[in-house]
Amino acid sequence: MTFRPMLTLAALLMAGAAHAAPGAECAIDVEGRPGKQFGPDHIVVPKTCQDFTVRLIHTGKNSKEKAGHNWVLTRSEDIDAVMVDGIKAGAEHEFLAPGDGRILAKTPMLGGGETASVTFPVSRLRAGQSYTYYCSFPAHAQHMRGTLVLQP
Ligand SMILES: [Cu+2]
Repeated sequence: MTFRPMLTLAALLMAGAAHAAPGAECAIDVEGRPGKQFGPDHIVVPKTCQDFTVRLIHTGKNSKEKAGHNWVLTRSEDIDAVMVDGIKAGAEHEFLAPGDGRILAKTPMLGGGETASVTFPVSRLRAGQSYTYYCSFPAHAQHMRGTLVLQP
């Protein structure tokens, strides 16, 4: 009866191998947490990925009108100007200027308990360039940020 445990071990090893496959590394869950924080607040995108997917999970309880979270990616040097223009654009545009070409990827604005994903081509990223993601909700935009780089 050592047969079954061995099969179980093989299944576990195979599951581990599947998790390490390129497809599995090309996506990440990011939590938008109470206290205006992203978790994680730093992402390294594997250069072997063709596309990369961020799934944002709003772990709070407030509505999106009260304390919404989104995930918006720009080059780090663009972030403050994108933020200012976004706040001018107002709530009806989820605090992002329509057609802003500096925005590399974004999810919709979420309320508590909601989830949304965005997938973007990794060819949009350059090695050695610093990227910042942020939440464009006005009271969050300055502090609720994280950084992202392409794996060197
Ligand atoms: Cu937010």
